[in-house]
Amino acid sequence: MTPSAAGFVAIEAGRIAQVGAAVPSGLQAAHEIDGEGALLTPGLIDCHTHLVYAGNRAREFELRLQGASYEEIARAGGGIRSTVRLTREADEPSLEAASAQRLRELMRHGVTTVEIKSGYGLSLDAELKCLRVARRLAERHAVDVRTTLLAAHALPPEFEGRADAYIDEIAGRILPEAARLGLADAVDAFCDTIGFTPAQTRRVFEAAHALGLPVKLHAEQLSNQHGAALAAEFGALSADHLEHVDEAGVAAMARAGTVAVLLPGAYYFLRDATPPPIALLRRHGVPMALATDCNPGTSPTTHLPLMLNMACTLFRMTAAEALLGVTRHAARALGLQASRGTIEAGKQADLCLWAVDHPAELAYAIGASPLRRRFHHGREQLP
Ligand code: DI6
Ligand code: FE
Repeated sequence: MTPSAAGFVAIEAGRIAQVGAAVPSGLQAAHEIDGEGALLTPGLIDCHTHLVYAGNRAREFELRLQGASYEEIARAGGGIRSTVRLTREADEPSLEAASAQRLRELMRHGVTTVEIKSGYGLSLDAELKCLRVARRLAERHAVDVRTTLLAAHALPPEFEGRADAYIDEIAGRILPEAARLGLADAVDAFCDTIGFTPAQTRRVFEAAHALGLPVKLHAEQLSNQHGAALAAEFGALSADHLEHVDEAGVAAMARAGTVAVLLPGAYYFLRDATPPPIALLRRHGVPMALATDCNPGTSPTTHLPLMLNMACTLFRMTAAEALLGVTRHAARALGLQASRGTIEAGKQADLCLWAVDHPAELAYAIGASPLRRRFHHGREQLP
């Protein structure tokens, strides 16, 4: 990725009207902004977060430091379920306040579009509450939010031993209601040994498709359940995590145009030892996106630029691939490639200016925050 030395971007009514090397003589601008040599990129897109939750899991972190595994804690009723307890108890304003703080942190790191999943409610009321909070966050901040219903994140305690009945509840009640209220832009599931089986995931996907909603999947994070191939079969926007995906899964994703969303924060925090098969994804031409996976259990971070560094250091992605992962390919992972992710005429004027000389610096720095200016729909908006 070679940055152009100089250039201009003309913005009109929140959209990019023209892009070029030199400002054409006839162009009349009501307002001019000098980039002063800073690097201009598309606004960053965090295409996988679980931003809406209450509490934190620092205690569990300490247990893991003493040797307990993530799966053991989950099976003992901790893990996702402990966040579910707190999220159910939280009233809507306090849930919104806690989530807004994380959202503003993301924005301070250059994010202009964020995907937010439900998945810590796990009942009709609590899932709708989380999705309403996500929608309200969008109304109150200069950021675009895409919501994803992740009711199939974990088995709620009241359905213990009755996973299929919970899938009935999702397919028959939670999903249709979220769709009817316009609260879900997509549907996701956690297909793994501590999540749901491929057969249960398929039923969630069938219900989503019947309602015209696109799907995504937490696939192959802890084991290979062949979830990536299942996601591809349903034309999924993305399959996410993918540490344990095999070549058949990757090939199926390539055929379906499903984006691989890689989540180095979770890989790092769980001290995973199996990185996603980057070479295989490259060979099959599967677009790779990167996201924070912001969640209290496996990736408590809101630092999207740090994920670029981790993707390069831990997964051996190139700096250019990492930047594409939070712009062009992240847009595609949300089905937003027509309006976001690149600096092109016709796209939404979501842009960031960074105090760096070369794009590789964004991936090189560990935990820096070089964002200088941020534009959302053409308006300068620093949170
Ligand atoms: N995979 C993850 O990494 C998060 N959800 C999922 O399905 C973890 C969620 C949590 O531990 O709270
Ligand atoms: Fe996740």
